Amino acid sequence: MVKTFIKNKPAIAITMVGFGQAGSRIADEFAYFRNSEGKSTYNCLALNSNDGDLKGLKNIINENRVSLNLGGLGKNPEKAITILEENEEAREKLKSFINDKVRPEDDLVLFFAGLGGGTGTATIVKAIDEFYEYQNKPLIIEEFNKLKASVDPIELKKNQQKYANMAFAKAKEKFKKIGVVVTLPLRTDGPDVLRQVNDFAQQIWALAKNPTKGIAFVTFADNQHFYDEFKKIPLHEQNEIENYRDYGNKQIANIFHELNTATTQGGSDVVMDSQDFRRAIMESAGSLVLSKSEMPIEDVITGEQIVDLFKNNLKENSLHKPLKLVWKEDNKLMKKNVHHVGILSVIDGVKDFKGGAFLDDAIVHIHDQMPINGTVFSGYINTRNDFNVTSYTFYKVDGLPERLEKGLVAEYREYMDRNQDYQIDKTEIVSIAPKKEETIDFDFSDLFGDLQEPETNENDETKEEGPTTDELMAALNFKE
Ligand SMILES: Nc1nc2c(ncn2[C@@H]2O[C@H](COP(=O)(O)OP(=O)(O)OP(=O)(O)O)[C@@H](O)[C@H]2O)c(=O)[nH]1
Ligand SMILES: [Mg+2]
Repeated sequence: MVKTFIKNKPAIAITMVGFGQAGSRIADEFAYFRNSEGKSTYNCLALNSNDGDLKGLKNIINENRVSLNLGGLGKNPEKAITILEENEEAREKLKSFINDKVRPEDDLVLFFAGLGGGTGTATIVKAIDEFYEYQNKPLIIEEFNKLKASVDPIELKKNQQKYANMAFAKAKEKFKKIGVVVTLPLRTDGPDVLRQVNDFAQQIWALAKNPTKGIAFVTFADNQHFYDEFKKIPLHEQNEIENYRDYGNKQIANIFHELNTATTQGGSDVVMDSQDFRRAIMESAGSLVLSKSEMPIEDVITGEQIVDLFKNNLKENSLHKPLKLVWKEDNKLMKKNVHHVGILSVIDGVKDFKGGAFLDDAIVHIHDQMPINGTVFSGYINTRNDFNVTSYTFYKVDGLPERLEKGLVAEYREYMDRNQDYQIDKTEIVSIAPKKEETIDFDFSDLFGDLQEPETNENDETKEEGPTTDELMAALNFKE
């Protein structure tokens, strides 16, 4: 009756960290999963601003629940950031939460929050910075220091850029990666919340594109999408799920966990193994898009029907509305860069549909529809799957869900204009769609308080030693 593969060892060992109410409740869904020995599959943590909200969690163990003792932060992220910055004790607590409780042997750390809340939005952004300071920056410095010990100081100084980039490239191999999953609020949360969320979403997107932060992916899961989808489910099929929020939390946890465990199952000749899955998830950066379509195995007669499930996955995504991948603008064909793509079917029973020939057709279809730069990983497994065939599609793309591309406030305005018979003064509402071409701020100087300007005068004979670590850090330029 069940999906048995979800008790497999996961392909990627993960610490799940929830910030604020929404984030904690998503992490709590992951804490529900157990392996075949009954042990938690993941290391799950929850951080909130007060004890009360942590009490409602069901699965995260008490020692992994941390309260900042600040009361609520009033659904106002900007204010919450200020409160956090001014409160030394809360800052220290956040720091030690991130530094001490993330399991060192894990390959990935997933951060969750509901954008729009004070606590979750403010602490997730701070935590990304903290994580860099504690986990990844020391690795870069270590590599710089190794170079300084082995390369002639004059040569180092002459080619700072080159050596800075070399050190970074080496350190990057060892980075602990972060995945960020945040939810976007409902339209009806109103323009002020939407404006703040848009700003913070932009900040998170900029962090995700900064290679030093080690962010493997961001998923902007969308509560509006969850709300719309949940409304469509007939009452008798809603089971124990009470509202769109719980529905969304389960969607996020289930799809991620199912993929992470299906890929260690093995069995068929055409397998996407755990290494493939790890590459698809961990390499490069951008938005991670996840889709899942399912139908009863007894209704599936031909492989063509499984291909249709994959086709459906491109039309509908599980955690938000679809992204625009190709479009026309001023008579030019435009596209988003899609990196690796994964397609996987889990087939209940022993039907193997001509050795997985349906996968070849699905791959052709995917290449037709998507501008892919990376590799398409594909596979299927036969295992108990609740009497269903489930097809999963996932990919990373340098693009955002349409709600964010357009800008949440603009969307809100359009929605109101369409639905109500009055006009809003458009000039007062700021358009805050993320810029199409983001230039990344590579200047490291603000990360190092005692940074000196890198030496540029080639003829300066007075300085005999090579560049300092800080100078090398400042020379990093990823455009090279
Ligand atoms: N998907 C999902 N969204 C939620 C959940 N709980 C709250 N939200 C939404 O997430 C956003 C942030 O709300 P909270 O997580 O309650 O806020 P917070 O981070 O605790 O911050 P405070 O304002 O300090 O309470 C809002 O848009 C909520 O509607 C949840 O369990 N799942
Ligand atoms: Mg709260």
